Amino acid sequence: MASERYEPQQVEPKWAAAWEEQALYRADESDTTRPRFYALDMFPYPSGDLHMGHLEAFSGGDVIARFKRRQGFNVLHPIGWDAFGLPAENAAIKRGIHPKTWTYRNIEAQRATFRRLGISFDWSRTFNTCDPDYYRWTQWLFLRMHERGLAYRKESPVNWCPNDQTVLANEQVINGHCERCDAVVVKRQLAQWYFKITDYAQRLLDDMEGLEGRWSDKVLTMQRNWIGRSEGAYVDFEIEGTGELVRVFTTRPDTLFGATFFVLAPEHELAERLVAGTEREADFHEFRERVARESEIERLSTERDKEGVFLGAYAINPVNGERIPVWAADYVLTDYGTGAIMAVPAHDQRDFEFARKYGLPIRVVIQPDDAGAVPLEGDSLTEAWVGDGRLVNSEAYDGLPWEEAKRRITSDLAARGRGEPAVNFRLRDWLVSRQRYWGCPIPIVHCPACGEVRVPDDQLPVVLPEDVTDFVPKGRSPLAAVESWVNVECPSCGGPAKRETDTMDTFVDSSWYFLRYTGLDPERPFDPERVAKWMPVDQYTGGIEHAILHLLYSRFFTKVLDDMGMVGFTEPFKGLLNQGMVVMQGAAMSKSRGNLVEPSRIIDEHGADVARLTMLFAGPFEDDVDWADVSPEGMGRWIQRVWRAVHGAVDDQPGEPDEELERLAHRTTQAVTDDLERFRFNTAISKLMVLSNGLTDALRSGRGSAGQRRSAAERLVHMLSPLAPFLSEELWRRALGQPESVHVAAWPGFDPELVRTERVTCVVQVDGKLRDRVEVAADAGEDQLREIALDSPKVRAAIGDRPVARVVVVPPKLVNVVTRR
Ligand code: ANZ
Ligand code: ZN
Repeated sequence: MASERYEPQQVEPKWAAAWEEQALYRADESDTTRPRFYALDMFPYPSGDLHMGHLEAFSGGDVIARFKRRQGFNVLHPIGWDAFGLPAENAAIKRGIHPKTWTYRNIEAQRATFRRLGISFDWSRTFNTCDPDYYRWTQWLFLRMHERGLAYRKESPVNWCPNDQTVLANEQVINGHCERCDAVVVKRQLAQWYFKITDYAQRLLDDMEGLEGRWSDKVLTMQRNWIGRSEGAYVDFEIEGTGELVRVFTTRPDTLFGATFFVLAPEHELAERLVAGTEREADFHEFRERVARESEIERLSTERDKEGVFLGAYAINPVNGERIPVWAADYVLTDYGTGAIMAVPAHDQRDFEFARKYGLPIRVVIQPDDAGAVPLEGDSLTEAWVGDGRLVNSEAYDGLPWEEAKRRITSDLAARGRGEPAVNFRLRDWLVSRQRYWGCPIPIVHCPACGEVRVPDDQLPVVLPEDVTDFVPKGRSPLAAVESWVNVECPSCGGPAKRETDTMDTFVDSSWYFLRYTGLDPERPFDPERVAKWMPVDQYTGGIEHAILHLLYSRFFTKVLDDMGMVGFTEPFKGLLNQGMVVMQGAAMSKSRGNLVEPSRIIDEHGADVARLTMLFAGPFEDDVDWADVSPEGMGRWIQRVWRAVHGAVDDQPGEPDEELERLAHRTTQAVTDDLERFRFNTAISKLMVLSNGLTDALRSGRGSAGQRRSAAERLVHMLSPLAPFLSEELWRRALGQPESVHVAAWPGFDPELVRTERVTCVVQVDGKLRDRVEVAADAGEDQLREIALDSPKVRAAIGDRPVARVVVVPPKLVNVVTRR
């Protein structure tokens, strides 16, 4: 006997267990007939139980996986944990739990919640990046990078977080602050490990073309800006009286005649040499130290006052032999371009401000084209002219349009051996070493005799020692204190040597995990044949916060692996979908704010299906969700109505045949299929609400034959299944009496005859006067009709240039445009 109500707490655990027992969602490796589809969700970091962001992301990702399965694809939908990282250590320090214990405990909590949520994962291939079976291969990949010269160690000034006591990648410094703890980041001179991602800068840029349309423009733009390609020229200036040439990078070789001074980054080695032994030396050192404490953002900011010191030397401009003073200034960075610039104050705002402050000359060399305007003059300029124009004060080049002058000046310099065309990238090499415990050990041994020695493959993994108790950061890795682990025999000469004690940035772990899901190969990081079958990922779902780093690093790894012949493609993720954030009354959810809502509690109260539906119904998937605006209660009432409607439809009550019910069911099928194809989960749900209301009305008023009612109910359950897998399974099996799971049934099609919408004539008036007649769909909405009417050339002609005051729409037959006279 059917119960009166849907009881999630009884129904959901039952089906979760049944699906798992049948391994219903396991990808089928042996099947060669069905097309494959790899639906990937960004794997979670186990900082506790799942949070609302996870509920949103995984609910969406699961709809995609379930929908594709139903459409006949052999779907791979895996899950694992991104399980190394700082918070585990911080928890260890705060609560005295070992990072490993804390991490695995949280993984278990999240796993349990995933199961309750009914996410259709293939659990047979799960792993955690902190499992030795996984990080062994992270180390193996590091060694391959090292062999190819793509992993290297170098001493340089790095971003240092004084609070976390660790280095940060440029990417982890936000406006001069640590991404994690917000402390002001300082520079420190340290030997660190890097991946040579800059070798791939151009390819990372070029290959984005293939992602156009399947990744959002926003993410593509963020990636492009991060890579930051600039085209220009290198120009060599001679330091007067020394014969020494110093190279600058400029994007504006056309402005060379406007260079009135020359600037070195304070860290430039030439700066030190120029002042050595002169009366300026002390001042310069004092200045350099001050600058070292400023962040890159501060140094580059156009809002901030720039500072510099004259170095007492002159540079010779290669185009006209003019001598210009050499300065050191904070706004020139050491690690961009060549760390030296020619300053053109008339056409570069930072140079302009600097020149004004220190009384340096300003010479206009680009005159804007617009005739009649007063020509620009250096003395009266109020800001740099950065627009286009023609050259002036530039000898033989006068009168040339700037773009052409760029080319001509560059090639003339090149002909004289004083310059060449150049491309620069903002992208820096990826700093991968961290002075922390809970990470993947870098598989290198330092030997006094042999130097840097790779740990041989057959000695992997270099296992993270567990007998560490002190995780408090002291500026070096806690591993350095574990003498029994640090002291080893050199793999090359057998002499006493020491292990590298830094661990890898966790972004290394997540740069290849999607390959490992194709099969937990015991002998290799992944099986190239299996990778060839599943990869690239068809649809990747995750947070916009990973728009730059994680995606860029994964793309880089994929290209390196392609170069190594281990994969046969250059981009890992064909499609990318980013969910918005979940907030509470406009603010981020957090324990300290006391506005934390937890998925487990929503499931306790309303069941998993309601939790999923509420999240997906909250708005477009890519927009932010304010949990204060949603109503799990309302959603709970709707699924009870669905429950009654489906039961009612199979209750042998007599009814009159009704084609409208049939049309509605088919039209909804068409529209929901289209919505799911485009990840418009919220509108799919609202269309299912219309269908369930239509069915309820039909039952109430005795419309619809038994066949029509049953078919409408079946369609409703079918289409609900990717969104509300438990409710739909229960209805499918119990109410509709089907023998097999709805989750393996074929997705319903529709009859094109039944979805064809009727056309009617709509009359369009302007100020009450008939101006046009247009054919429209009988079910066209107000917005659509308004748009059609305003698009009509006849209507536009009648409106003329009078403003439209309002548009009165009476769907579907009449639109009246009222103008203001
Ligand atoms: C002369 C010039 C004249 C410049 C002009 C610009 C406008 P992007 O576009 O970001 O690549 N520059 C070069 N190296 C620098 C460094 N290490 N620190 C600070 N600034 C540096 O910027 C390239 C431009 O930024 C270069 O072109 C250089 O100034 C400056 F009307 O050279 B330009
Ligand atoms: Zn050795």
